[in-house]
Amino acid sequence: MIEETFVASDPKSAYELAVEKYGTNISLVSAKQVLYDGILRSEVIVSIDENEILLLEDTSDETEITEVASEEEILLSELEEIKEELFLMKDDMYKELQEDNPHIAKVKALFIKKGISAAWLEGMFQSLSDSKIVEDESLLVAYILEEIDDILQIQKEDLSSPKIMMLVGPTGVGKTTTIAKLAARYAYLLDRPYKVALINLDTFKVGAIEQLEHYADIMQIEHIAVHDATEFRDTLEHLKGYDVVLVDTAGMSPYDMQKFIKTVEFLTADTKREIEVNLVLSATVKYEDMEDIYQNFSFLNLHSLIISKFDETKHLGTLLNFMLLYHLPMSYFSMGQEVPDDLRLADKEYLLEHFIGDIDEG
Ligand SMILES: Nc1nc2c(ncn2[C@@H]2O[C@H](COP(=O)(O)OP(=O)(O)OP(=O)(O)O)[C@@H](O)[C@H]2O)c(=O)[nH]1
Ligand SMILES: [Mg+2]
Repeated sequence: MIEETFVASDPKSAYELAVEKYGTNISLVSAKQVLYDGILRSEVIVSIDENEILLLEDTSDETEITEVASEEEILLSELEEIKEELFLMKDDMYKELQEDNPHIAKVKALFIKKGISAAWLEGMFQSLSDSKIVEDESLLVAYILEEIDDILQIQKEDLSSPKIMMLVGPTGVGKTTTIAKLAARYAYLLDRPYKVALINLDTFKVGAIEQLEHYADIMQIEHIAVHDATEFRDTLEHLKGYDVVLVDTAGMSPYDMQKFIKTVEFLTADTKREIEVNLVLSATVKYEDMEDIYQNFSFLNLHSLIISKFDETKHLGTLLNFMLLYHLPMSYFSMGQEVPDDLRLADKEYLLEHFIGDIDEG
């Protein structure tokens, strides 16, 4: 085995560079963030079988490609910085124009206070410069809410064909509880009973196996704890006849690369069936943390977002702001600890109603 390092702006791109060079027959050794010329970059080390390398044509040329790709990336990020500076200059111009209008200034301040980013709002107001809307605060509020509504995306529940749903996310966000709620919903609460099985990949945490087992026993649902990628592939094969296989994972800090590597190994173990990866995000999380979580978890090719702990906050602006930026579709809302009751399909109206309530409180 030989090891090689790939560097890019995020772990996913660095891993993709490795796949581009050696194909998917590689193993992830480590992934971390490092400073290159003052810029924070993601460094991924992969190991490759020497025999695989012999099979690849003219590897020396490809080494160059990796290096060029890394340089290109640095150039691209410099270009991004220049673009950002230009954007900020343009922004300043509009800012002055907008600050002249007291209605815009007031509505902007209100939305910023509730967690919506100034840059996004300014973009929205720019397209309104010649419109009558800017003379009326309630019209302005309605306009912004409509724009938010347009951007939010919903992932519809679809059980028309068998599927595997994996829930990933930071520690303690409610993955296991949500798996139990989903299992109950699919097995007992819909138009017809679906055949559901649970797989637990969380063999790290003390009591994790028992926690899921407890729910599975109550619901009389098949439950299997799995320890490695081969066992995972075999278990999925064994569960072929099930309508829904729900996969629980260990909670990971977005910086815990060893657990990421383990999850990637599980995700790449089953080559035959698609695995929907759902990120569970708490509605109470801070924006900066949300950004880090998304940047790191997007490495796992996210299918949709489940928002948990809806009941623990009245302030949804930070969450909305995250959606405006990342456009990830939402599938379910978890709004309490009760299994199976405290779960509902993601709903834009519900989200916006709560947000408006928060705005009305000023
Ligand atoms: N208020 C509230 N509590 C919740 C919600 N979902 C889960 N919880 C609680 O949050 C705690 C953690 O829930 P778990 O389901 O174990 O979280 P997890 O993500 O599986 O945790 P790890 O496996 O340790 O990463 C428990 O006390 C749950 O009852 C929710 O929507 N609202
Ligand atoms: Mg758990």
